[in-house]
Amino acid sequence: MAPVAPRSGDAIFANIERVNAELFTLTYGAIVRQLLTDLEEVEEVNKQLEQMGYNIGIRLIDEFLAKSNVSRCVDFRETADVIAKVGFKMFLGVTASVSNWDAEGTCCSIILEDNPLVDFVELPDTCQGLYYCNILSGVIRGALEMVSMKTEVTWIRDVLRGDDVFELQVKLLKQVPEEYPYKDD
Ligand code: MYR
Repeated sequence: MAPVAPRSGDAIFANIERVNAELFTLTYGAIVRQLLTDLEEVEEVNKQLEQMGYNIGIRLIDEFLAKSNVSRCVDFRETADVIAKVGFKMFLGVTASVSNWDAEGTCCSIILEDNPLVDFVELPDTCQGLYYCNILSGVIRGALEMVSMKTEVTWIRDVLRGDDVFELQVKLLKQVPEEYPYKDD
């Protein structure tokens, strides 16, 4: 019998990471499939996924701020860059790019070329209209709300609908000034 070569720690961890990523992708797929069965209407599934993402986002921001050491952004442009370069890397393992800024600097697109959520996914014709990754728009909306930014997050392009990339439009609706907790006397 051929001797089994011991694998290095790095190779084992790389393998565990790959398996975790696959498990995550498959679990998300199972959730979407279950929602489609339970809710029947694709529009309802879109809403539910967004709401689930929002509920995750309002909690995930604490972990993000604690782990990333990111300090307050000077403007929305910086916030968008932080989401694309640091946030996506931390939680999805991929980086995104930011483009299509409007003149006011309050609306932009986050472009995602790699998206581990859609590995192994092909949508049947019955799912036309489904925003399969809608959880991501909810995560961004929820996380930003916790740092005083009301946003609207909308899918513009989606590879599962035949586009070349994923494009999320993030529009800043309102920036609520944070109140200083102490009064100056
Ligand atoms: C600040 O000005 O307070 C910093 C704001 C940083 C917001 C970053 C939000 C991270 C959202 C992560 C999204 C990950 C999607 C997979």
